[in-house]
Amino acid sequence: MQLVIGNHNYSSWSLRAWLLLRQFGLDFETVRIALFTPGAAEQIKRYNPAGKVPVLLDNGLIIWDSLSICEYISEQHLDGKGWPADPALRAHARSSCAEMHTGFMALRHAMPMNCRRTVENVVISAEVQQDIDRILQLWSGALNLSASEQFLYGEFSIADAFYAPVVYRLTGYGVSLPEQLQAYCDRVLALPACQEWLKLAQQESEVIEEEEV
Ligand SMILES: N[C@@H](CCC(=O)N[C@@H](CS)C(=O)NCC(=O)O)C(=O)O
Repeated sequence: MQLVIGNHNYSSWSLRAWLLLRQFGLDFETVRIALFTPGAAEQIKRYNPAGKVPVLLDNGLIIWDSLSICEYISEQHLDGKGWPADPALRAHARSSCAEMHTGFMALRHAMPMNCRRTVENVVISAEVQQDIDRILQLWSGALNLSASEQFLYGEFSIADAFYAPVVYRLTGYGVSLPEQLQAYCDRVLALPACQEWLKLAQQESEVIEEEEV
């Protein structure tokens, strides 16, 4: 399998798919395209006519969009283990991912993922605070529903991969969190796969400070 991704530092959508593959120990090769550099758009279009990363190449198939990739990986390579086994938890997890996939625009815009940077004294607008509050409510709901002291739905799942970029955002922008949720973020950040992603982000030299990715 090949996973085409953007910059480790900035590409939140890429992180989702990469983290799922890495956390489950699947064998794959990464093709990194430095976003917003000359020729990047053309390079991406060689893999995906929609011009976006991530893209998964497997068995002659091209799968684009982080949610489709995670679903495909779970179905074809994890025997469904990308999602919680319990149907109620699975439905909750799918809803959480769909909400992340389509929402939280204020947070995304104001706090773009930048893994290697920490920002102090961030002024949080009412709209961003609303997104943060909803995410914290969703995380607490998942952890309480699954009685988990580990990941959102117990074992690591696609939902954790989907919210990992938010973990980097809340941490990097110094958002203070209730103890239970800070502990969740710490567990995600401590994953060897997340440590590896951060190291790769720190090794990158491209700087696209103003871009929202
Ligand atoms: N819905 C898509 C969104 C992917 C997306 O927006 N990717 C950004 C990078 S994180 C991208 O490829 N940007 C390059 C561009 O727009 O030229 C997904 O989930 O994969």
